Amino acid sequence: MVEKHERAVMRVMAGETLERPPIWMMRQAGRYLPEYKATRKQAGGFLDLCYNPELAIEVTLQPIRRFGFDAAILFSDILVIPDALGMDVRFEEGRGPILKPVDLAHIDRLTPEGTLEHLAPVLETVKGLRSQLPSETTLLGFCGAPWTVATYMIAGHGTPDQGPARQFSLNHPEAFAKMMDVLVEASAAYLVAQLKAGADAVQIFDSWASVLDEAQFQLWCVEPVKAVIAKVRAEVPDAKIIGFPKGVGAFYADYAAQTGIDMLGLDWTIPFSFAKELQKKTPVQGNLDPNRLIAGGSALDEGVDAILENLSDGPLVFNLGHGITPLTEIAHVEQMIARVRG
Ligand code: 1CP
Repeated sequence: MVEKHERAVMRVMAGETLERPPIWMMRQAGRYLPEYKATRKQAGGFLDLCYNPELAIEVTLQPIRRFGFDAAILFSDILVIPDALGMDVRFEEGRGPILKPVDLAHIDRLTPEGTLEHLAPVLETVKGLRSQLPSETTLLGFCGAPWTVATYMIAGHGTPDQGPARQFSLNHPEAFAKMMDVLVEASAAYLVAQLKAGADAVQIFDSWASVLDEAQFQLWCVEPVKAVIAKVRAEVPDAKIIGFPKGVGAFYADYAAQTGIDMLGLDWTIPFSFAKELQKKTPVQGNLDPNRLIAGGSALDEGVDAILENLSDGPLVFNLGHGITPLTEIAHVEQMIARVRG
């Protein structure tokens, strides 16, 4: 029986350098797997799958059974928070998420009350997962960072540059701040509940932090994430937290220094020289370009080798620099894992 602190990903988060880095993949459950597609069909809608503990446990375990990853990530979505806040959230096949955008009157009414009651099935999934996973597998919970979740609440769908949320935050800073406060409260309560239900650690996904200028980055990425982490640690003092502010380049250093995260998720666009500097202070996770995984062959091998050569002398969890896409061949995932494990 492996105890929580002995699990490989947890050891790296505590600062250890392992002989071979542990490995998992962002979005490791999903449409590149035939078994996922079958379960998804059985569930009905995407949110029905997120709120069905039996099926959510099944899709979380699928990539662990198939590939033996060192961590399992709870199957859910960052947009269950707006759903819990009473927004109308739908997922349309081939179009992604669709929400009814918030307006000023709606923001006035927003409250974090009732979030955990709405998300009770997800917490049940976490509980069930810890008892069904191999004892050596780290169980990760997650949430979206307040800024990234807010971008979908304002625009109502994914956009290329989050123009609507950037405009809104500049035109209506007070209303936007109120909305961010609600997201901070709801997200912190949700992460605390996941940790208490059996998650070993949690990851905060800030997929859209890269569109903010320096002042807005501090205000809407660093401060809210720092507030979430402080609230989580007030309830769970030893909480282990991974921060992934995708694509933020030089801002990664400020983010790591200020937020209180235990491990930094890196995307593939930063130079290794900079990644190594960051790794001297904070364990890192990443950062293979998901397109190398699609390409396979030597493009994949070279990408894996570059990460191992540059970052495996320090605390490293091998991962992609963003989620795996549905186009990826399963054989390429196997090739990547074999190369990382040596
Ligand atoms: O039809 C389907 O099956 C929907 C595809 C899908 C899946 C498998 C969506 C819709 N979400 C998910 C699961 C999911 N989402 C997980 C599960 C665990 C795992 O990693 O295996 C996680 C961690 C997320 C997180 C998530 N959702 C993020 C942050 C990470 C990232 O990829 O940037 C974001 C931005 C979302 C929103 C979202 N949900 C789904 C889609 C297609 C999107 C992106 C929409 C867009 O910007 O256009």
